[in-house]
Amino acid sequence: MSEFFTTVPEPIAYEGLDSDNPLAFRWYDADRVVAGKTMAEHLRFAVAYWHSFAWDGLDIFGAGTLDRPWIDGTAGEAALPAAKAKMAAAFEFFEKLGVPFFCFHDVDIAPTGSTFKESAVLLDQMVDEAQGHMARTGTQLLWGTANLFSNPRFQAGAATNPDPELFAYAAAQVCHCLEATNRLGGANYVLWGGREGYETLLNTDLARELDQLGRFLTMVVEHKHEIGFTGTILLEPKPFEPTKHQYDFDVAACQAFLAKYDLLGEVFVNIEVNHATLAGHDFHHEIAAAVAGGVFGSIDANAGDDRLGWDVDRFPVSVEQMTLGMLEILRAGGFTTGGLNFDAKLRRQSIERDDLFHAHIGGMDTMAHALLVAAALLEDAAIDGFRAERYAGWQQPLGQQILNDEHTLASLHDRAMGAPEPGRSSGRQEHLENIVAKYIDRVR
Ligand code: XUL
Ligand code: CO
Repeated sequence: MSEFFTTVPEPIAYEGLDSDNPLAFRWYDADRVVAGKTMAEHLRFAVAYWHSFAWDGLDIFGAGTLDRPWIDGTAGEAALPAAKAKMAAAFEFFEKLGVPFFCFHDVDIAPTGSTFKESAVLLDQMVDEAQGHMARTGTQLLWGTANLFSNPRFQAGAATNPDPELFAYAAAQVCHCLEATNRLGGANYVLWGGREGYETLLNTDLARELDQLGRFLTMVVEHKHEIGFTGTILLEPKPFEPTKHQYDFDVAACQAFLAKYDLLGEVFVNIEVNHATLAGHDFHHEIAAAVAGGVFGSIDANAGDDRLGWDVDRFPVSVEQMTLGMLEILRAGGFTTGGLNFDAKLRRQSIERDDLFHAHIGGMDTMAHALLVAAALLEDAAIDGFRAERYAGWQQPLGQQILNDEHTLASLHDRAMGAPEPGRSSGRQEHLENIVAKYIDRVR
């Protein structure tokens, strides 16, 4: 089998903080035990097939720039050799990087045919190919997903399309891709809305489209049980891009949607950092909202840009941002089926193949550093001690009586008539921020 990453002959190793080797981990030490689990078990890293192997740097202003010899422009059967080369490159990369998982869209791994049936057969062939690579390398599938947004047929959405023929096509595509994911032992199956939203109410029946989406997701859940898929179904929130109004705006919107269509406990969320930013939220807010709503599932790790208000999908670089995210994840008990998928892409001038290694090494080190800081903060109760103290009143008689339904609005009114003015205490935000900064500096 020919090698694609010849400038990176050896697997990436952990060399520690003193290393000057740019092709080594400084923080990510897969077997190091942190808070009862290895780093690999905590972080459950995955590489996104689409950004790293199926994208050549094309943007809306110009053609591809990246050195990706395995990408060819053909379709159908004729494109199978290129799809196989792309897959060989991908698994060589997963193995050398040492990630346990990958994620894919159906169209990332398989060429598209001229009919639904032809596409389905091509996908099945590439799933066979993937099974071979997975068995050989031990790389597992974090999640699969169907691309219901690139093909022009989905110009008006998939599940929320005004034409039931498109709903039916999308349902068939998800059926096939869910079964492919099941065959590959996927830990999850993701649905990102793509074009599930709208541009103008002049041509859109919002209430009808929401009901369509509810029915679609219900069918996915029914089929999951039908075929015995034991992974988790995940919905990925995003506020806009591609449509102006996306129905799955943020975690809160998804949670309310799942409650309305009786899908809580069946469908969870895949939270993407840059999508949180676009929704006007902090990443860790979205995680906390998901945990509170019982829908936390998995993470698409990436970063936005401070000044660009679109989905730039950079690799994570901020230890502070990721620490605050990891803190919420650890508080919730960590991932179950979920993990950290690098839904991130290179900048368009990072044209060499080994730039993929530098990007992922930086992202993995950032997350590993953040994990260590979050675990240390929790172990020392450096933040949570203060937080518990702040809510201590809820353990006292008044708090307990309120929580146990022993008070009414009127009884609290009677009480206030004879009670002194409540006291106030400092929220100590700056002090707490300083503690986080100190742990980021000190942790080793
Ligand atoms: C789009 C996005 C997708 C999903 C999978 O912004 O994040 O890559 O993660 O379809
Ligand atoms: Co994503």
